[in-house]
Amino acid sequence: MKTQHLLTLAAGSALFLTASPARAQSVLNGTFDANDEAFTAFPGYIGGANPTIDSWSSVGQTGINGGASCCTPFAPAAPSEGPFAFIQGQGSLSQTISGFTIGDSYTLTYLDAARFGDDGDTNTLTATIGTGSLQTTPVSAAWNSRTLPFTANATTLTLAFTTGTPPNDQTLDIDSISIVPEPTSLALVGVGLAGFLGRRRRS
Ligand SMILES: [Ca+2]
Repeated sequence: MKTQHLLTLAAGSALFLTASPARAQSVLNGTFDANDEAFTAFPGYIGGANPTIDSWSSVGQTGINGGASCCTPFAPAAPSEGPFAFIQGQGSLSQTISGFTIGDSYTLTYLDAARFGDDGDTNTLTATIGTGSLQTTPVSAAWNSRTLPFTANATTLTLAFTTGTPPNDQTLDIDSISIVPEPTSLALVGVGLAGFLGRRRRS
């Protein structure tokens, strides 16, 4: 096959792969903005005057802090941007997400922190989804940015944040959760081939 044809084929492949429809997976209420005004009762636990957390299943003592209508007793020292979720003691927050492509690579990003004043009493937070798992020990000084690459091993996956088994009521915070697909290796090959042939043609 002539170089010109290969170049056209490679460019066409790259264009096709780039233009493939966006996959439908997404984290719902990953910023907890949907609950900005709904949690009105101190200290922000689910129950009583407070509703459940939109789009998330919870186990244990969980809730929302930092919203417009309540309070931030479980916030870290550094201020947050709007509402965030917390898990006190042992518990979890989880969400079932559809639209993954089996074998594709994705990246989960989120923020975690610990309740200010709990220094010296630490707890772990484990994020799990697909083939990925990341255990952290959040600190209370500020929000920590976390990145968890994973491969989808099913079209529907459960994203879960689970705390350890602390002796007391250590409280961990979570916010700004999102998932983005990584470029497929095939697309990278196509782009690389186009670049190589382009250079060859010019030389
Ligand atoms: Ca937020």
